[in-house]
Formats: sequence, structure tokens, C-alpha cells
Amino acid sequence: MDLEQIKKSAINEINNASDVKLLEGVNVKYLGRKGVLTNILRSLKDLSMGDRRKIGPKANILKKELEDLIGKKKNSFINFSKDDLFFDVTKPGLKISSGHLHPLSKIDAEVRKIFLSMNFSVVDGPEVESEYYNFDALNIPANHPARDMWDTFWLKSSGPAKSKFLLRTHTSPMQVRFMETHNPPFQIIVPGRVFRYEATDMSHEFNFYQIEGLMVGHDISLANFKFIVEEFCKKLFGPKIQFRFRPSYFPFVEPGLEVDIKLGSGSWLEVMGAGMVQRNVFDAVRYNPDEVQGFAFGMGLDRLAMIKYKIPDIRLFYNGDLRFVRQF
Ligand code: FA5
Repeated sequence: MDLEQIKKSAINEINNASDVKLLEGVNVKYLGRKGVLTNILRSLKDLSMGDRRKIGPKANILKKELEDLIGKKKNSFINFSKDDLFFDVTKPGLKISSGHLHPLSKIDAEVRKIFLSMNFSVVDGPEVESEYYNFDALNIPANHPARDMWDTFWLKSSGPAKSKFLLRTHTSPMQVRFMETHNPPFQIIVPGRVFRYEATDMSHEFNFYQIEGLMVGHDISLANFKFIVEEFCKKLFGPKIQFRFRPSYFPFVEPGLEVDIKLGSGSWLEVMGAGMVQRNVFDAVRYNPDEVQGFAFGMGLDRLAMIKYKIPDIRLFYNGDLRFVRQF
């Protein structure tokens, strides 16, 4: 086939191509890797110098011409595609994906709402804490064996700081900070992040969340604590929740106890430490322990979420796997 014939049949086929697919076929046939015109251009090197000079420029011009024609025809398909001419206003729009709350944020909001409904105020405290507030003022002096209960991330202190600093191991230091600047009666909760230098397992993280509770006033007793905690749990989990109150020891309460809860056929899970505020703590904030009483509790927020959402392993909250988070 000489160039004139190729040109004629190619233009003919381009004109007759009635859709993009057919046009692409023509493109491949003439200009593709093994296309008719491509073969001619490729074999130029085998021709004599004279033929090469004669055919080469013509073949290149034809190539450009066909590329232009195919390009123009392609545009004509795009410009007049059916989709462009017909816009279906009744079609549902594209769903815009927006983020949503992490299960721990959700339960945090729910817990706050319940306590606010019971007339508690919400108070915030620092995550970097001094040794004094985290331990000493809570009746846990240096060398007290109870310090071993909380494996601590100590911070390097800069300068001649009076007190060593640490990442708070619990939210209880806010009991002292709040009482130093407020007078009873009051009832507060302190939600916040806490840190412990300990190995992780299904129910233990080294970074987790607690909600401290503190109610101080006249004639406050453990009966008040029991009522508040039971009301709270029923509001969060429903009326079928079961409780187990066990005696326990924390230096800043007397008596001290721990509370386990169980939902349906699930297993018992320890969710909080609690008790009546110890006299030494009242002394540290200059309250008269003979005049006021109070109860305090510290709940594990992650543990509440595990029960509420039936999550078997606390580490799922923190591993960043979106397949987990998207279920909430
Ligand atoms: C305390 O932290 C005390 N401050 C609680 C308290 C407050 C007692 C006020 C008396 C008065 P404990 O170490 O037991 O106590 O922790 C309280 C709750 O935090 C536990 O019941 C548990 O629900 C949760 N928790 C403790 N350690 C972890 C951990 N490593 N990972 C996840 N949750 C934990």
C-alpha cells in the first residue's frame, strides 16, 4: 500500500467510526505499535537514501495529519456525549463522607451528660502533674508501698524544681487541686487521660482514660456513693446491669472499695476504685475532717466502653485500625 492509499482508507475509516471504541481501533490499525503507518516509518532505515528522502517527510506529515483527525473526532464524541446532554436532576447526589466520633469520645460525652443531669460539674486538670498532687497530698508519701500500685512515667525535671514531675497515673490529683480552691458542698467529675508505665494486655493500656468523681459536703456517706454509682450505671447501661462492691485499699480513702459490673452474660469487669475521702487528704487542703465528709471514685472510661460496646480487647481503641473505628 502506498501512502496515498493509506491516507484515503484511514480518513475513510476515521469518518465512519461511530464511537470512541471504533475510533480507537482505527488509531491502533494505522498509528499503533504495529500499525500500518508505523511500520512504514520504522522501515525507512532500510531504504536507499533517495527513497528515504522521498517517503520519509510524506510519511511523517501523514502521521501528524491522522493524529489530528483522530484527536478532533475524539473531541467531538466527548463534547456531545449523551451524559453531557442529559442531566438527571433526580439522581441521588454523591455521599460526602464525614468523620465521626471515636467510641471513647462517644462514651465520654455520654458519661458527662449523665453526671451533668445529676447536678455534677465537669472540671479539667493537667496531664503533667507534680509528685505532690499525684502522691503526697493523697496520703501516699515517698517510700509508701502503695506507690507501687501506680507504675509511673517520671519526667526529667529541669532546674531546681521543688517537686518532681510525672505523667499523672490517675485523675485523683484533681481532688486536691479542686478542694484547695473551692469550699464544700460540691460535686464534680474530672474526665481525663492518665498514664502508667506497665505492660499492656486485653484490659490494660499504658495510656487510658479515667473519670474522677468527688462529692463533699455535710452528712455525705457511702450510701450516697452507692446510689449515685448505681443510678449512673443504670443510665449508661440500662436497668439490667449487675454490681459487685468489694472492699479494697487506696491510701486516700477510708473505707476503700472497688466496683465490678457485668452486663447480661458478659464477665465481671473492674470499673472503678472508690471510698470515703481520708482525713489526711482533708487536712492537706485545710478542710476540717470533723465537719465535712465526702466520697471519691475513679472509673476507667475504656472499661465502660468495653462493656457498653462489647469490645473484648482494650488495645483496639488505640491501634488506629479504621475497620474498628468505622463500626461506631
Ligand atoms: C485509681 O486509679 C484510683 N485513683 C481510683 C480511686 C479514686 C480510688 C478515688 C478511690 C477514690 P485504680 O488503679 O484501681 O485506682 O484504677 C481505677 C480504674 O481505672 C480501674 O478500676 C480500671 O477500671 C481502670 N484502670 C486501671 N488501670 C488500667 C489500665 N492499665 N488500663 C485501663 N484501665 C485501667
